[in-house]
Amino acid sequence: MNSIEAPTREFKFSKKELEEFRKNGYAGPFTLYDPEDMNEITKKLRYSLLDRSNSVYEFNEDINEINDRANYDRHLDVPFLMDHVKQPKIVDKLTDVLGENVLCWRSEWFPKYPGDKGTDWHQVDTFEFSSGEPQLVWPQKEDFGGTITVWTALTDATIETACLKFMPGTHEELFYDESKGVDFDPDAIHDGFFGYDYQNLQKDSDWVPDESLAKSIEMKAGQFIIFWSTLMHASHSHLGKTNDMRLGFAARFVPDMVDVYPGNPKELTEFGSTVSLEKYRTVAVAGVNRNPNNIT
Ligand SMILES: O=C(O)CCC(=O)C(=O)O
Ligand SMILES: [Fe+2]
Repeated sequence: MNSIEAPTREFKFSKKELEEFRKNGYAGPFTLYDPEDMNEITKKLRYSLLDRSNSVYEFNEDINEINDRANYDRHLDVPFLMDHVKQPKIVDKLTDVLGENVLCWRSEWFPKYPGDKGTDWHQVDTFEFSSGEPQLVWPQKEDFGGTITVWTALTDATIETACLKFMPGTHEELFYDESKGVDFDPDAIHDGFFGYDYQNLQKDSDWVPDESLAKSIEMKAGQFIIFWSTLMHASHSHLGKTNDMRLGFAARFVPDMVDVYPGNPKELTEFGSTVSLEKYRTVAVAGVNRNPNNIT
């Protein structure tokens, strides 16, 4: 029998980092790219994103915002982004938490332009809030699962330029019910939640997130942070003291045994666009996909 060497997983979490991740729901920031290199890469990347000839979703002429649904999952056609989601510094840490078979199922852009409001506090478990159907189902219908997000700063992100903030330790209790559903409002795309009013999903409409628990995470271009989507997270507003946008690239990961887009629907509607999932696939960034329900 051929013996295939097990990956060395050189960049796993340290014991302390893993404990902190379990307790707080996030870990990092970790440095992946040199800041100057990252700034150069980001400039080039923004040009290459304009070429959608190989993207898995068609460009929607009506909504040409960079954060429209049609610009998701560019790791499937932009080689730098495909390499990025497979970076050992990221993947080795994911396998510590998700096991040896890990899928990247989505990537998204999070631009904040000068004057943009910060992202509202939210926790996401199934992503049902936006599409009306759960996009992720964990085996044994566990109470909740969510996804691990790796958010990479493609530009610097400071408190004045919309860095992320987290409420440590809130990843195991959901304060929102995504099945309530919420309507998309294109006029609110630069407001708190990219066209959705996330507060409408609060289980208790009188509940107010306790800002005093928030921890702001400033990041240099080229750093990434890892967090559970079920962790209370948000971002600061971009105060507009500089003309530079802040740009985050979020890649989302699950173990292969999670069903992605259960039932393999043909289309997905969210964030104001409908896209065909015909060319969509998950990417095994560690191990293999053993789940026949997932398309790889
Ligand atoms: O970048 C932001 O403002 C929000 C990011 C976020 O909510 C996410 O990556 O899930
Ligand atoms: Fe989020």
